[in-house]
Amino acid sequence: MTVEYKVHSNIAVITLNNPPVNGMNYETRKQICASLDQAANDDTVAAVVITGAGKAFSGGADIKEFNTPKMSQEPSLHSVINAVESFEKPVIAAIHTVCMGGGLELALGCHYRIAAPGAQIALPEVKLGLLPGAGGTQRLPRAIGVENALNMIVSGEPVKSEMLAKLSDQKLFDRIASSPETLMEEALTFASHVATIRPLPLIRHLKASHPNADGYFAFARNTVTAMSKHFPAPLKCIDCIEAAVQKKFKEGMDFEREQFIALLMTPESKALRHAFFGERAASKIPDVPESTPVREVKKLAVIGAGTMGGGISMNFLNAGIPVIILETSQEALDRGIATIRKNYESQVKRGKLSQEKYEQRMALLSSTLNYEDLKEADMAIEAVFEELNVKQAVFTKLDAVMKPGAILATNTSTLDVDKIASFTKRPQDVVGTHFFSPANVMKLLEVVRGKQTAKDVLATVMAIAKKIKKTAVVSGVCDGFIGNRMIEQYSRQAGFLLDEGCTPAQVDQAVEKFGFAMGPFRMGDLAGNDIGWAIRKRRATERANMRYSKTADLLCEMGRFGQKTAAGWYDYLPGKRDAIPSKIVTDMIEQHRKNKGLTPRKISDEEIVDRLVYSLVNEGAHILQEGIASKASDIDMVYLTGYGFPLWRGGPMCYADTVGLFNVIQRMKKFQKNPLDDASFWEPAPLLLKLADEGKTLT
Ligand code: T1G
Repeated sequence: MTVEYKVHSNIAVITLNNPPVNGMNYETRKQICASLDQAANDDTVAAVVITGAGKAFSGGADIKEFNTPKMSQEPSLHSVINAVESFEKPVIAAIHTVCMGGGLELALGCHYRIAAPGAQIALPEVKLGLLPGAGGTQRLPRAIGVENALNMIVSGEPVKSEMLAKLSDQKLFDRIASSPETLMEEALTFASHVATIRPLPLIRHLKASHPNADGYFAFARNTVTAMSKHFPAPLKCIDCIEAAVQKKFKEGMDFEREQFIALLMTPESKALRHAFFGERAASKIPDVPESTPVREVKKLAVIGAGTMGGGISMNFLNAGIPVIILETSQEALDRGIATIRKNYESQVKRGKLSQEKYEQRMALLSSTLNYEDLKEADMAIEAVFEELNVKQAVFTKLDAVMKPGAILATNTSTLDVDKIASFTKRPQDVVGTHFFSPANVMKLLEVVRGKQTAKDVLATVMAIAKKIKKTAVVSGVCDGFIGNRMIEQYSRQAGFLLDEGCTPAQVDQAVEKFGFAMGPFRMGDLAGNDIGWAIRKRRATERANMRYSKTADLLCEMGRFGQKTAAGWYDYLPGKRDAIPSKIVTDMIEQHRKNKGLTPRKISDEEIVDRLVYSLVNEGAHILQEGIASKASDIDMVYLTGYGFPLWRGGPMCYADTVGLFNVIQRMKKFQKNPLDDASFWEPAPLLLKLADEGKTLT
């Protein structure tokens, strides 16, 4: 049972109880209607109160049912709301907390609404690439006014119940209870008070109007157009709200329904819903139960006060966790702390952080040159130079001083976490926490699970990631973990495209038009081309048979490391970041082609995008197959939150499913025929072939 029915003297109380958020799935919808029938047929019942149990009144329709027959299986959400609205006895919604999407639409169909203060009220469908599809765009403007409704629906952001109740001539809330604890009692009293009042007030009978509708909606469309470049939903929300003003209620409802169904089928909405669930699924580790006890982390030690160490420290200071930062020299310490201070000061200047919070955070930061001072810390994160012998020195010392049960984490981006764990006597307490630069900004955190990493260490790190507002994705130990292992193949393809006739700008522009925040060459100039160069040199032996374009090495041999040397794949004016195509680079590439006897050809943007994106897909499929990533959505979350992959395409694996795995493989087979490409590169991963053969998908 996901709905409880109980009569309190002459008031029937229907309680939604479908954990975790009272999503209105088919079973719940059916039971709400059954409870209404029960109340209708009970003459002792004078009124009905609908409320929710647990952490929500209702989080809305059950998104998991979308694009399945269950979603519109009768009683649909529309039918439930119509049944409430046409009920012959007063129905009162008693809202104690989260009331969103279809949950709010259900409440809007009730005759009265009473909410506890602090309840989060929202129509967040736009964040899923949808719009409120059960009357929200028609009733909310009637309840709180066109402009207030449009702001809520187009932003999808929650508003506190007491704020909405303060709106002039609002008809959304008839009462705000004195507290969540007294809400039910007050709702029962209110229900008795209105039990005999007729006619029953219906929001649909109110008028949605605006003194300058045409002008306002034109303004709204202009405002929204910029933010919704790749997302059709925001403009459709405006169309529906305008329909609430221009059309009769029923026609407005029909219009809303059409627009909702159209959005439901868009790849953008599928991508956003994929990301919604992917974000939540990433925190679940198949063989680590959610009930796994976590270790308490009340104090963090950070080893290394460089760019990464400073950024990592800020994440924890922001979450109110004290940090002690260790360096090898006072000068390095001072420099690192000064950088943290400067970052906070610029946030204060931009009004993003209050002076008080800045001071609170800095007060949580201490520093030392002495490992002995770390012994009270519950966790240490090492962020020192990316050389194994340096890591070995650090972890040997940490192992000697850190208290038993302390977690020892490494921020390495390429080294073997198992090897690092072997430098300690407590490999079970060692884990990788790979932050992405700038560490205090980028949401992605790759949690690298060593062979011996204890389950409670993983559970602890995942819980901490949530606390410091990171999207944590668990990766197994391999070269480059998930993100960098895939980006290496992507970068190889980018180099082959230069050999075959592209310029860096053409490749970058093609993928940026596809939606990447930054193409591979601009990204290299930003991160530093010398990083990849060092990795390639370190791997020269083990990767002797892996073909690369020489251009990246030639570039670095010219000292063109990117923005930090004001010259990389592009030229840069001093102190500026604008990438200017460079004749020196073009000449180098042309000379390189001549030396290799390569005749450049015209390459289409489509080929550029397919070769770069499918290189990610293919390597991602290998990663999935090897168990380095446990689910395709984890790989997508890595690329959506750490590599600027366009959100409206859902990530490389989601995008491959949208294109169709059969079609992806056909393209890869075509690339295999390119004599200048690396045929083995385009050998489809067995998992891709298997899924395509079975007509299945990656996500
Ligand atoms: N449907 C299905 N599952 C949902 C869900 C939903 N609407 N909302 C949350 N969940 C799951 C979520 O996947 C997670 O699952 C668990 O609940 C806890 O979520 C017709 C079409 C409500 C503010 O967009 O914003 O109504 O990982 O970790 O931090 O117009 O969930 O435990 O297996 O986020 O306390 C519109 C989406 C739907 C609200 C609670 N509603 N949800 O936050 O928990 S479309 C939304 C949220 C609709 C109608 C339209 C948040 C929350 P698992 P959580 P939380």
